[in-house]
Amino acid sequence: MDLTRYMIRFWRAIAICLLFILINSCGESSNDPRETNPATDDTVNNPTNNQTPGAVEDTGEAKTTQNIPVADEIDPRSFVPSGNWLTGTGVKEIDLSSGKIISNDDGRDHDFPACAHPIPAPGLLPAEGIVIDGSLSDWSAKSIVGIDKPEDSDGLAHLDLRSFSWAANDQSYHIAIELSSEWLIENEDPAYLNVFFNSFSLPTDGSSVPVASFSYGFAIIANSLYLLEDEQFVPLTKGTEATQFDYDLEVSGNFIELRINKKDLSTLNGQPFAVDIFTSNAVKQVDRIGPHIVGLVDDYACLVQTPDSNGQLSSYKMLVMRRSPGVDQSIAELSYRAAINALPYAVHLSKSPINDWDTNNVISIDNMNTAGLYIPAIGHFIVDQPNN
Ligand SMILES: [Ca+2]
Ligand SMILES: [Ca+2]
Repeated sequence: MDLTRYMIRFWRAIAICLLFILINSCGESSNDPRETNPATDDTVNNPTNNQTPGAVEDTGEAKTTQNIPVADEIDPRSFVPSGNWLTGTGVKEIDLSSGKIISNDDGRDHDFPACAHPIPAPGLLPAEGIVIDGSLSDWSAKSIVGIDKPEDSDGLAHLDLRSFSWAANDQSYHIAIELSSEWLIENEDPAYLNVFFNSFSLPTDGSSVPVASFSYGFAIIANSLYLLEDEQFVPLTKGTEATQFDYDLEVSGNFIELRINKKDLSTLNGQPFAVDIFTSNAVKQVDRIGPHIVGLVDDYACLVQTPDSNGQLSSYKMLVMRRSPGVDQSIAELSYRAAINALPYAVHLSKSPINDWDTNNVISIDNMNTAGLYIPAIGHFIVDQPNN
């Protein structure tokens, strides 16, 4: 991997992160992938965070792969960001509206440090031992597939998402949701906790892009489960008979647990899919957690610190690293690092905290007709062709 390819990856990363910002911080984004045209765009990465512990020194030797970080046991909900974020590693202080971003202006080569705060790939724990009873004490922190900031729900604390956990066994998928405040069973303003399943296809050659398709839309309203049919939420009859729906749901305070039998999600049909969690009321979508993906190779997640306007690393996001089986992890690691290191730059350059998405997927795939693609209800796809 030479510098030129690094820089290509850098600009792909900046581009996709900026797209990411524009989509998510400039008004309401679509919460329904049926309305989402996979806008073609870019991806990945960028230069160096000087504050990143564990940075790998690049002594100039051309690389084609990167070492894979060893994950730590960190609860992604309670991570505390710290330190200062330094610019000067290739990106100038600029005004985005000037239309110019100048890179590599300091005469140095650049490397992408490894994730400073890697955690195990979430959502892989089996569901054995989980009881749908409204208590989340039976869920490990390793089950947390999505985190979300508090107080980002227009003051509607009962719609303020905090975490999303996932576990599966042979029969069922299990979901746990934590909210900032008590889920309202009786409320004049309808409250919806939406659980949407969106399947997607991966290209098998270089002539197309991943395509997402809506599969199922569920909503928890009060303490019942509804299914979206013909643009209406209809209540589901619980049970194991052919005409019934096999699920369990318990709401207790600000915790919600849901189990859905896989047989009732039959149209997912072996394709990879994303589970998108968002809250809404009668008027609009209120809060969301980035989607969890099932059906790809899951490598690790990275807690990425982001700077505020003073350069203080005061916030963080979780990027979840995934790939298609056709890409070696050591190859995908280049794109993972690029995305990790792009994120603070994107926040810095845009002067935006990117409030809407605190969890996002970075997905390395082996075929696509463009460098990168962002699909809001799925994640960032980056093409990594092992033989190039
Ligand atoms: Ca439980
Ligand atoms: Ca939130």
